[in-house]
Amino acid sequence: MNTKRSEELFKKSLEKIPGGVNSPVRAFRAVGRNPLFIDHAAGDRITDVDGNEFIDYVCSWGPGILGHAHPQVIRGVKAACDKGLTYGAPTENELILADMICEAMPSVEKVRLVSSGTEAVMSAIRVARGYTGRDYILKFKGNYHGHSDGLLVKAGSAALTTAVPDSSGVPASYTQNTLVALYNDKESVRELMEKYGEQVAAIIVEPVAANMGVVLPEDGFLEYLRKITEEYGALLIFDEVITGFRLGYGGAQEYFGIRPDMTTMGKIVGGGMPMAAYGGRRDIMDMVSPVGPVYQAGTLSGNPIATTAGIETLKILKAHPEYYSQIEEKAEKIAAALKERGRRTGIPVSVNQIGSLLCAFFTDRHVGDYDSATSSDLKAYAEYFGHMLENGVYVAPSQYEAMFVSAAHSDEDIERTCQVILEA
Ligand code: KE4
Repeated sequence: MNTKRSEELFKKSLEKIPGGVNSPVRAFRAVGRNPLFIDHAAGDRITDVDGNEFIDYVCSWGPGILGHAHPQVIRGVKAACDKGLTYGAPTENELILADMICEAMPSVEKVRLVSSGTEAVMSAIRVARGYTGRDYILKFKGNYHGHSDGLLVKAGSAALTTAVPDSSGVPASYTQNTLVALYNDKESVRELMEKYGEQVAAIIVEPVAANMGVVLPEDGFLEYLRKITEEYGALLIFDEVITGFRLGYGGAQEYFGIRPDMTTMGKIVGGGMPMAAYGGRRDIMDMVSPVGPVYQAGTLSGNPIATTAGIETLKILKAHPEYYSQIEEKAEKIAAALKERGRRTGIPVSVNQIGSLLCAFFTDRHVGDYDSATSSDLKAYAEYFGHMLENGVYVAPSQYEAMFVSAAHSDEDIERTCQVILEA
């Protein structure tokens, strides 16, 4: 595969941008290769600067549920640009999108738009602390909620890959109020809540973990979190930055039938533009400035272009509920091919899949928590990644991410993907 132009650009980028990338996971370090620089994308295809075209299962880490450059979204964004890019004043678009989010997720009675998932989670946690007057937050090892200081403790996603569980530059005092439990381990939650429960502002969880690879909540786990937070007067925050509008139009909270107190969203809600959101019960959200005493602000929050992309994306998803069963079926086909490959070669492959999210682990263990996820053979994953890439399929350049299937993935491309897997 000719990667001459990518290599040139990467070499130069290394001089001006840390690691040559604006987000660590893009550096391909976990798979021992240099990253490809992308020139354009449309539908389920992505094309690099050397003209190599791939079937894309990264989908920009989640936003691309409709595929790249959906005509209706692009038309809307282009028209919005002609009206100016940002006003720093309220617009009708923000109300339209707020209405759509609250209608999709009834637990969200009021919502604030921000510019990234990190900002959404950071803000939600501040509001939870302001509302409860408590300082502790409980999170789960291997769950990733963005890079705000207090949460970079045993973070998942790239932090997990770079084997630096605690980021340097974060004073110990910033993380002393962060408790870390084990995903799918009720006992670890109970122990911490018995000790700190009265001081815990919130438990924050990825209702489906997708930053240590994809790990599904065991039956009763989310219900347990809902119950124990109520027992101790703590809030339950669902971090739906990935699962929101992904597992269904109502996200994981609709899929599992759990009503959290607060929800964070990102990725799909912005339709591929820099936008995220946090929201929840009215009495909690009325803590936010200028109504309440918890400060949160943003120059480009609710930006007219980003809200247009989000609105058009949600309109299409709402109008096409059938997309969700279609992308689930496509993901199931890929999962089946991965398992079949394992059977034929005797190479241990453990596959987790839910809706259009899936992930292959190279381990013979069932992957149901952080320890089993990190028992995966990372060298085998890197080889799998290389084989897929060389054969025109672009999967996540890290074991600790997810594969995303979009409504634009054609049956032919799904078939092609399965063939490449079976030939691996
Ligand atoms: P951003 O700040 O990257 O928009 O969102 C942070 C975030 C919050 N919560 C969850 C559950 C997330 O998955 C993320 C970000 N996800 C990663 C991919 N696993 C973003 C990719 C990257 O870091 O480049």
